[in-house]
Amino acid sequence: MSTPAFKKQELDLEASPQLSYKNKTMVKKEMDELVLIVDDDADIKDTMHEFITRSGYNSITASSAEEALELLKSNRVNVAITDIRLPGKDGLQLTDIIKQKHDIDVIVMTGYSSEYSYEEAIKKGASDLIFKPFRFEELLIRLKKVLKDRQVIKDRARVFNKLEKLAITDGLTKLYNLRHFYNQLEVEIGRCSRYGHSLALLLLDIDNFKMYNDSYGHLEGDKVLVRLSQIIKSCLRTMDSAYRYGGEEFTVILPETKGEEAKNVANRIKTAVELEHFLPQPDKVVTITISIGLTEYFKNEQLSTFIKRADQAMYNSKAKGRNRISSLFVEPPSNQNNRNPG
Ligand code: GH3
Ligand code: MG
Ligand code: MG
Repeated sequence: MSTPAFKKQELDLEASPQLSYKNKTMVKKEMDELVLIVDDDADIKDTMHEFITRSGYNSITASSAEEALELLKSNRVNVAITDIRLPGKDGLQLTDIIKQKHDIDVIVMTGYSSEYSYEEAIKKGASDLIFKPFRFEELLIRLKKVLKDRQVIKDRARVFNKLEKLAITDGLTKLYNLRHFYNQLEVEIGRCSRYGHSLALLLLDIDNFKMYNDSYGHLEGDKVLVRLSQIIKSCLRTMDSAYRYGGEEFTVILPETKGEEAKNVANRIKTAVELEHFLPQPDKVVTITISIGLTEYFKNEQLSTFIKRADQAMYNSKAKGRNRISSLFVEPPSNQNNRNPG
């Protein structure tokens, strides 16, 4: 407030090479970044605004924490630079709120070096603390460092997310892979046990796929796997998930779903597959069919028992002539010997 933010004689906007408008490349490159300056001293605020804008960043200003928070509602700010001493909420309180609600880095400025410690500011989540009076070049260096660190963190997160996604995705079909299937099924079984929800599982296998490969080649077979995966996905509700279980086998986890409802989903998939036309050779239209096994989770049973039953149901479909849906449920304990093949 009353302490000078900087030695005004140190500020020579035209003299500094970074500030020159002649350096158009830099101005263009930095323009995506938006900096919010918060200071109740109009002189300081306006001079900083001019400096930061001339340095190639977009900048907006506020005279109080309250005004700053209002601006944050409608502006995608990357970095906030705030004085600590402000009327109303102070800069540390503002930092605290910003860090809780937004993905924004904060640099705090103070002229009261004995009153506020670096540690205090960092504890509130500030990325840096700068003591007044400072040279604008120093502020610019710190601002650039904060933005660079921010970029590094974002790049790392992006790579991490990509790797994480790759680790659970089947390369050919882009469905989730087997590893993710087991993890998700375990999660769903856990939810099922905790909340008493029902849980259904489908196992799907392409009929006579070896013959398709033998007749038209492996590459044409791959196209069928890709298209079939898209068809399966298109038949699911948002909470359902599809997986490539093995070569030409797929699974679908249907959370909070009872047998009858699962049958509807299975029917939708079966019909959509039957209606699809493949063109493995010019003028050669081929349709394919799938056999589906359906089952429901039985309280407290092992994950492997659950999967085996879906597998058994699918084999029942094969044994009965393929291109069909078979259900296999566990009867309640009183009738446990009496399984009910669908
Ligand atoms: P069924 O109706 O009994 O399931 O007969 P099927 O021929 O589909 O079953 P089988 O287990 O005899 O053969 C599976 C075939 O699936 C053989 C294999 O070439 C094919 N297959 C498995 N993975 C892939 C793949 O990634 N790409 C292609 N193109 N074919 C695959
Ligand atoms: Mg198979
Ligand atoms: Mg097959």
